[in-house]
Amino acid sequence: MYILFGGDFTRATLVQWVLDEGKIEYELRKIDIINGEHRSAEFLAINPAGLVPVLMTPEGDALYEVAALMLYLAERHQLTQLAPPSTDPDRGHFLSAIFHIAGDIQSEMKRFHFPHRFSLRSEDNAGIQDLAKSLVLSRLSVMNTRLAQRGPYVLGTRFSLADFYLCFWVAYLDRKAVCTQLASIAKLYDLVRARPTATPYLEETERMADAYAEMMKQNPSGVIS
Ligand SMILES: N[C@@H](CCC(=O)N[C@@H](CS)C(=O)NCC(=O)O)C(=O)O
Repeated sequence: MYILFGGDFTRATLVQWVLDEGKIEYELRKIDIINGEHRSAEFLAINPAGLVPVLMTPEGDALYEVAALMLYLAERHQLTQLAPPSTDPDRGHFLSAIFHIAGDIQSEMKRFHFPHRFSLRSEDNAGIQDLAKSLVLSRLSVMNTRLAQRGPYVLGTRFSLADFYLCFWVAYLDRKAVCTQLASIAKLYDLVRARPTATPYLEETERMADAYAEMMKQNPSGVIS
């Protein structure tokens, strides 16, 4: 059986959703990143980088990097409704979207959530967070144009895990701002959020995003060091 190391305030939600979509059996082991459990000796023995999620395969391999985990599960379990296989004509657009979200959107969200790690001066934190937000918004705006021309999903009329992946980060950035400014992303968000398997996950992500934003206000020098 798979073991997923994840928990509140983490992108492990994305992997959990794929596991549930595929009706794949797994055990969830919660890692409390707010209280630093990801830096415990026990967890560092599983992932020396001290980051979640980690997926332990039935063979005992510890895998990491959320985009890789989603693709790995979709391919291993032939979830072609979530990820077009290598011979599918949509495969190229699908990979472009996944790598773009992982490399250019998700990485910028690190600056949004942990601005204190990018400057030695705490007075810079708010500016770093604002800059990260505007960079993500500008990248989403490009996607918004593409969705307006060839939507409503990332792959046109076909849903894929790229849509859920994108919506997860929209929820964490500032879903109200994104949906007010970017009509086609708003439409995508509503479509994905209405999917029965996605609804509980996106609702929970919205609660987590709001709670984390509140924690950031209470701890301007950083929620997690
Ligand atoms: N590139 C990794 C990054 C993983 C990552 O940053 N995970 C966050 C939780 S969503 C984490 O473990 N944060 C703890 C920290 O940065 O101290 C991935 O996409 O899986």
